[in-house]
Amino acid sequence: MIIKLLFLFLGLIFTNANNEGYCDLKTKTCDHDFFKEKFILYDVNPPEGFNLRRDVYMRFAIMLSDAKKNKNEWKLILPPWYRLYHWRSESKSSPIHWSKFFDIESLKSFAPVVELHEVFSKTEINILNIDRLYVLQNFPDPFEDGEFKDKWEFGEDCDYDGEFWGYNNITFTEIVCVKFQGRISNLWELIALHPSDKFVMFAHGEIPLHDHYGTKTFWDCRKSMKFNKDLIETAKKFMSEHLDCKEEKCTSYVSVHWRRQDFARSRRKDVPSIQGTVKQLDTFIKKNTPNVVNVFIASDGQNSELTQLESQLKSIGYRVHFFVPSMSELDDFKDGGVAIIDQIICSHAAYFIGTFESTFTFRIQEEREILGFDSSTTFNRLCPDSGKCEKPSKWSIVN
Ligand SMILES: Nc1nc2c(ncn2[C@@H]2O[C@H](COP(=O)(O)OP(=O)(O)OP(=O)(O)O)[C@@H](O)[C@H]2O)c(=O)[nH]1
Ligand SMILES: [Mg+2]
Repeated sequence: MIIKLLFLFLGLIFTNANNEGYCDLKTKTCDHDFFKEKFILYDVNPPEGFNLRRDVYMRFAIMLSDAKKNKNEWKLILPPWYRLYHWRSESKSSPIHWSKFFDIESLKSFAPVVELHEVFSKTEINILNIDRLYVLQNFPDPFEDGEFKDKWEFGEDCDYDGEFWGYNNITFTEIVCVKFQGRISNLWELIALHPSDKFVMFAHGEIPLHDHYGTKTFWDCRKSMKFNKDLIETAKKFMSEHLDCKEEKCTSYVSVHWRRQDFARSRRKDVPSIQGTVKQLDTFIKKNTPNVVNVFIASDGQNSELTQLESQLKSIGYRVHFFVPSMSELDDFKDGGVAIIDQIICSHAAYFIGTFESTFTFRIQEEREILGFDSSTTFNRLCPDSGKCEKPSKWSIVN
């Protein structure tokens, strides 16, 4: 009798599973792990850049890694990279997998993550149906009663403003608007309301904040974000061929992140002119490392600005270097990969000078903390030509 019941129960699971599309009735095979697992997806405010998105990833990865310690079965689906505002050469491109930029095994060593295409391959006719799509919204007044408190409440009138990364085979059953502020782990309260949900998605994943910033767990997660090995190899080859360095911590060049575009237009109080940049770099190098003549410049600037900067630096005796990808490298690495190569080269320099409050600069500073550079070589910034020049905040590694 017990055995009969067990078969009946297994039969039910099997049929259910098939209804949800995780078993193949013809071959009578089920992916049992997949059947048990539950998945969280998130998306980020469309205009946000690559480097803030990397921090949003860390918030979710830490949330899931913490939960895994309590035998929680949820996995995090890595949201593909799709049509980022700054990635001009890829306007018509298809979604890019995380493996293009990161070492997935290393990410997996920290948190239970999975690429979206891995999940698709396990669902019936390649359709992914999200049980609940939570659209997170900011509270109109985050400091109600003069205090920033963790809170959430259901809202109304919201839409999903993303594109499911260009996939037309992602659907959802219900959309739920939620005003949210505070620590990301409070999202579990929402998830717990519907225990049978298997796929849950959060739009505006940038709204929840880190539970704890700068802790050992934060840095363990950050360290696990190793880059794809082809990008590392290309950066190292450039360092060896052009910058005379085969070490991890180079002494032969100084690097600069010269953020232009929207920064040069809308943050004039924080960024210098071309001439101002040349003057500051020269003063900095003469003071800190007078024997160095190689300057590596990472920038999103226009060619005309870069040529002017280059010729002015050359005229006072510096050798100026840019990583310029070949057509096939650009095609292979994409704008995102080329930006990472710039970041890797900046990370290994004897000294780094960044742009104030640029997340692209922050990620280089973190990388240098991981490499073990002295903080005086890392937390340097370009100042505006005139006016106040606040020191950059130092985020030191915790091992
Ligand atoms: N190749 C290259 N691309 C850059 C460089 N600086 C900026 N970019 C591009 O512009 C994007 C910058 O956007 P974010 O990643 O948001 O960083 P940010 O705009 O500096 O910082 P926010 O203040 O958070 O917006 C990068 O992702 C790159 O695509 C650079 O030095 N080299
Ligand atoms: Mg940005």
